[in-house]
Amino acid sequence: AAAAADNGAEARSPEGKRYLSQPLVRDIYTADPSAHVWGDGKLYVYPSHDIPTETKDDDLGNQYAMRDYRVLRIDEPGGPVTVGPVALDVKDVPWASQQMWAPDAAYKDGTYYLYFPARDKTKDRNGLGAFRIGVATSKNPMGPFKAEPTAIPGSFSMDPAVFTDADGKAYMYFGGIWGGQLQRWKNGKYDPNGSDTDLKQDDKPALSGQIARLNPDMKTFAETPRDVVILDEKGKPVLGGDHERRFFEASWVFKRDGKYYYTYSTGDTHFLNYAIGTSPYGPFTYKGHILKPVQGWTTHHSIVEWKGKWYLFYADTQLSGKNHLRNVKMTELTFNPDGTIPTIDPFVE
Ligand code: FUB
Repeated sequence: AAAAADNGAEARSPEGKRYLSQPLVRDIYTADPSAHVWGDGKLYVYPSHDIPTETKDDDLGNQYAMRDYRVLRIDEPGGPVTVGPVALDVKDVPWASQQMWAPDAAYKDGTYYLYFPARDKTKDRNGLGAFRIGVATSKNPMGPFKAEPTAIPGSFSMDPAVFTDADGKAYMYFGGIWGGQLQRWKNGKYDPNGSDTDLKQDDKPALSGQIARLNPDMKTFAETPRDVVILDEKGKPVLGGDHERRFFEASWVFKRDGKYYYTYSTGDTHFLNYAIGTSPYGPFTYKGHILKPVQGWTTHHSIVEWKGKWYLFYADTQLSGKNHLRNVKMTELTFNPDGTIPTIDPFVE
């Protein structure tokens, strides 16, 4: 269970700051919240389910040792949060070995699709599998979900996020560097001996998140994944050394007023950023920070409109003070008249 010592709204960060918002759930640790409003008008959050481990923090993220998923449901803004039972366990995923990282979900024609990354059963020089992305289905948004026997063919790396456009076409955005292994796929094939961090080419265009349109079955890619390019204000790709702007992980896409917003985490500089484009494929022009660094190393989010307001779902380590034991939070997100987003500070005072 989460730390009992937490004192709610009076809680302060180690720096003595008050938190902008409070954990949605205190009974279990959760992170990487992917929020969706389905046809019943309720809001469902598909988070990672963090668990305690003795593993020390490292650049590969071995401390994020998650083994299953639980779905959260909120019936009304500000209302109580229902924590669902185990929705999918790694032991029921034939191809996966460990590390059920950040998931997402989609809905089509009466079926809910849970997309999730996990390491496969191969072993690299660190003795660890390659990340792949799987899919599991259910007739119930809370699960339980049944996994397909294999990972999605052609999938790699982690952090899937599925965006369905108004024309019904669905796209998966995915990928992440460092422990997410995107740097090991730079030639289109997995290099198990590739870098554990990035390409180490700071003056070259940064590694890009990936996009692939899904087939109507929602279980397979309709195309070879392509780069999601982020351009700077001069129209040049953001460079690998530009750690406050370059893509690290945690893609999330939404559409507002006909514009596509590509949002992502900068990892080691701990920002959530956004870039705007006119097509789901991009390119996307960098616009700014959505969220300043939270307490804890990772920052991974989602953005959704619910009953006329927009919300940012994110996570920090308020309850535990430990990077791998996170708690999801929710706060309102606003837009300026020109569509830009005022930066949110996760602390007040
Ligand atoms: O939660 C495990 C990993 O840490 C996620 O997949 C990343 O986005 C980061 O939050």
